[in-house]
Amino acid sequence: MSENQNDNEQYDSHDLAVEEARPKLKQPSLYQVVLLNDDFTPMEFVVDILETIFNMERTRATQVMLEVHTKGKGVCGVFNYEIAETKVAQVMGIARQHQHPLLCTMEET
Ligand code: TYC
Repeated sequence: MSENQNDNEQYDSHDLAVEEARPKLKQPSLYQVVLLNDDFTPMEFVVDILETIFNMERTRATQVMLEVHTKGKGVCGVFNYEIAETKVAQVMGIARQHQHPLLCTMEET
């Protein structure tokens, strides 16, 4: 290896690949987990879901349940895709176990 081989390499590069590619990073999308109203699921069951799956205090859980009951739907929380998907699956699973027709979906914000 000659003494100035590194210098030669720099000059011999012909300007190819002189800049490193910037990593393509973007903010992860966020998703609202939404509870839908129906005529059959007991109010108490919905409040329990909001407490256990969405970690709400009882007063907040009751407010959200009543909002769903009166307006047709309501937001339980905002999460990244994986967490939102898990929460939806948990709600639907528990509702199914109890044979309630409760529906829960996710919407990209
Ligand atoms: N509408 C239901 C009732 O009167 C209560 C209810 C609230 C159901 C919220 C679903 O997501 C819901 N028993």
